[in-house]
Amino acid sequence: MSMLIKGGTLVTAERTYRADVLCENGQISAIGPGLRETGKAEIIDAGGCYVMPGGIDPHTHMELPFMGTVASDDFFTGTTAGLVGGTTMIIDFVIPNPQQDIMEAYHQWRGWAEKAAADYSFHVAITWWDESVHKAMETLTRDYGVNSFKHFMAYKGAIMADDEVLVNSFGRARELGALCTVHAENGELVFHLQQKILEQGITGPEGHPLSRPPEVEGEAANRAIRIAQVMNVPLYVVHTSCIDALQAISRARNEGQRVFGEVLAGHLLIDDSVYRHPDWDTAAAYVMSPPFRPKQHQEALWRGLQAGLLQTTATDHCCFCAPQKQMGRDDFTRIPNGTGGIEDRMHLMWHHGVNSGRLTPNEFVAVTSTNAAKIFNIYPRKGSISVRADADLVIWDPERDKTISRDTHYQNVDFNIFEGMTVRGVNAVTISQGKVVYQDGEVRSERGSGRYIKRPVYAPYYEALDKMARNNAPAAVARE
Ligand code: URQ
Ligand code: ZN
Ligand code: ZN
Repeated sequence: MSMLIKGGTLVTAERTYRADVLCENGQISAIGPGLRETGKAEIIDAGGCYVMPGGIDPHTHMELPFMGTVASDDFFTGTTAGLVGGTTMIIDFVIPNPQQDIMEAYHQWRGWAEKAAADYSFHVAITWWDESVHKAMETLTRDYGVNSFKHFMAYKGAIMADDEVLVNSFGRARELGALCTVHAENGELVFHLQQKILEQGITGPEGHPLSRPPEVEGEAANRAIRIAQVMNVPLYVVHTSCIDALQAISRARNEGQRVFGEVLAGHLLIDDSVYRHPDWDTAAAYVMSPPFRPKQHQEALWRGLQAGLLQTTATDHCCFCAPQKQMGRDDFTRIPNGTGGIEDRMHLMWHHGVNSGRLTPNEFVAVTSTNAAKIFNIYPRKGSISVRADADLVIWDPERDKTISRDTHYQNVDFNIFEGMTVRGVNAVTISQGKVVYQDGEVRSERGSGRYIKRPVYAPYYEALDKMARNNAPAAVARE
């Protein structure tokens, strides 16, 4: 099975140049001008288009059991929607219930993901602690290629990790050469504010953002960063949504601490006015955590992305249909938290990033694919256009327009948080493992064709962190 992509302009995180790309047996086998096909190769005409690495979404929750229901996109429908939108790999989450055996949960999620149509990997959430968790983390890194452990600092009474869990897990991750990631919201404060707001008689979706102000996220982000600093472990802050958390990340990075930041396409483009929509179902459809913020936070997040303070974009794709959201009809704390976006992220980041001038095409590739590949240690197999890399590519037509709508999207959800937004610049073709899986509206995804991708520990930045520790370099600038 070979494919020759001719006449395109390659855009990588590093540079832009004209070249052809030959793909054989699912990998890139040659890159250069005027390549000759071997006679039986499928020819893709990329004239007038860009050829870029397929998107990597480092934050999704396909068919997640959560808040008494299950997210509506499963691993097949969700990854198919991703392929339609130019995303060729996801990193999803194994989220054990407290006291649930970690390995049992891991194998449960692996079973669900066998239907995936695109390559996938898993962060594993540490939601509780005992000796068995300590041991499972080693098994996961050694035998299953897990190199990132997630910690929900929110969701008290469910999957919330308190400081004891954070310290134990961060310390174990350090021993294993793994990366720690956090959902940074102070779950105790959220719980307290939720009760207060309900006591005031506010039960609708407008109560959701009131219970999770930016200070709640800023405190948790800073606390996680400081714990990571003391434990000398790299940290990745997921869905950074506000100035408060961005400032905590910025301070740490300016002091030389190994902290990475992720931002969702939604938090870059949607503000908190959605929660005041007069239609309950519409306002509830936007309930996700951290909530969408007042306008000033969006611009700050874009500047953070431009400045390199935030390295990746994601979607936190975790869909719930209206009947599911209705579970919180009388109590906003019971509205399943989550929104979609895996099909729209790449288009939105190109239109609002590149067309607006905020990002160069190379920076677009970095924040939608390459940086995630580097942080999660699967570069250059993923996130690059290089010989022997997986042939996960998009043929990007910068002149093609699209209007985003639930009426036309492939996401298995009855709402689109980007409804009606128009974009210019979309993938005409998506190639996964060297095969065309989407072309000009025709979907050719194959159930079960996605592969589990192992991610080795000790990413290059980890060694740098170790050297700093050995040289006793201050993790923070010397204080006067
Ligand atoms: O918190 C998360 O990331 C998961 C449970 C999805 N839901 C959400 O509101 N972000
Ligand atoms: Zn989260
Ligand atoms: Zn999430």
